[in-house]
Amino acid sequence: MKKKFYITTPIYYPNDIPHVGHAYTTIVGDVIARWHKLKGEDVFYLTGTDEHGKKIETAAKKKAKNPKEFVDELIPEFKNAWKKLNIDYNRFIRTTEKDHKKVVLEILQKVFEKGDIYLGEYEGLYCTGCEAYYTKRDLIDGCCPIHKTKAEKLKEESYFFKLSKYKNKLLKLYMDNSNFILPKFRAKEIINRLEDLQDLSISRTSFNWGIKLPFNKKHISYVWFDALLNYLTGIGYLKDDKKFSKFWPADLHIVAKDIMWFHVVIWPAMLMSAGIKLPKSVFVHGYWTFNKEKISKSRGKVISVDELISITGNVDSVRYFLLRETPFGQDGDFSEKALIERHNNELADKLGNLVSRVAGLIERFGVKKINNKLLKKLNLKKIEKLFDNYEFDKVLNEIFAFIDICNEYVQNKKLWETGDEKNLYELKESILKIAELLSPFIPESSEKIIKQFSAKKIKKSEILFKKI
Ligand code: ME8
Repeated sequence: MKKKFYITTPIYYPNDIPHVGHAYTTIVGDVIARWHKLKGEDVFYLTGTDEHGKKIETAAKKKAKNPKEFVDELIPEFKNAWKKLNIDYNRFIRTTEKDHKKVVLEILQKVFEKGDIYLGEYEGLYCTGCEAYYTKRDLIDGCCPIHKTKAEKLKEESYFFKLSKYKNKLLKLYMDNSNFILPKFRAKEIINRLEDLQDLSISRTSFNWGIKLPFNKKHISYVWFDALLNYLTGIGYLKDDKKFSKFWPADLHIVAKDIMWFHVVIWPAMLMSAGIKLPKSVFVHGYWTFNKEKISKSRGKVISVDELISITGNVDSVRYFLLRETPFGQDGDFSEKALIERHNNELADKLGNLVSRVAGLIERFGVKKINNKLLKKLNLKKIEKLFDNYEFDKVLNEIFAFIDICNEYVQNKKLWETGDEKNLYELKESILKIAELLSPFIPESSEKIIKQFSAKKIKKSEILFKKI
């Protein structure tokens, strides 16, 4: 039987169009999904949108629309953006879908019956941008550390999830399974914060847009309790047992550091309470800035996916840049200049140049099969290991070091003079391997290269990466 791999992105709030931060997570997910497909695994890649809650309700009100109408208009923006970026997902889940509502109701009821939900009163400082309460300590001058807006004082009757009950089980989870939180350095911060773990308010009465609690219809489910369950709905929980039992537990949830807490504390505790197996890993990546400024609608600069692609006019440059520029897990800075530099110096001058030179030479001289000594210089084992460790920048470095070796081979052997068909055969096979390894990162260009170099008559073709 084929090995399976279930990978997810966060489901984004459709309160505005997606930007480079959302694009980044979704591209990384796609790269990992494609890598596992390349290894012959049965992959399920889930992405989507988080459509309930006060944040969406407020955004809709501002546009004088009802929330469903408002999100319906934004969903095509997400789907088109992912299409343009060549994201090959298996499902785009929306939390307003019927099958998801059913899952949320069932889990709420289950956790309630288990005695893990009780009625209480909540008074706290709430940030609508985060859809989360803050303690005074977390706020900076009374403002949310992420959105910099004043936190509102809210007091409401609320149901609570007995999160604190799971403290020791969570600690044990991190101890027993050192891959649960990746990169590993992130775990320490969580363990510290677990010290004074409080129960979690999971219902609201102050607004309407959301799923009503099955045991008290006056209360709306907290948007995070609803949203996290998308990972179950996405692969057919309560709907398609065969699919669900095949793909669950998730192999990898990818999130950024802003929502780590929800995924490594609240989410596993919810699953423990519901008696459902836990995901294997949550990978927490860093945050991108744009020209060193925070990416934010209200404060800094936001760059859309269309703008992103238009800088070089090439989707693959964007995908390549985002994975090459910063180690996965660290913060990164996006700038047009840095993107153009990598596009010109690496994709055009190294990869593009190799492909076009060798194709031209083969067109002139042809190839003759021999034992490939050149290809042996590619360290496949190392690349696989780096890939499985999520060190994508190093994977690309390794592949590009081999591209350099191939370019030098053409140069040193003076192939334009010798026309050595055996050397050209070595190069042809090497280029095919390079294209295969690069295909998760730059699928469109890789496909072109593979098509060109597996043809019966190899010919020079149009330039892959036009220099800017
Ligand atoms: O948090 N750098 O949705 P969201 C890197 N609906 N990644 C970024 C980024 C940046 N500057 N900005 C956003 C939510 N992201 C919830 C999730 S999941 C059950 C519910 C990416 O629209 C990154 O993946 O605010 C981050 O975690 C996510 O978008 C937050 O998206």
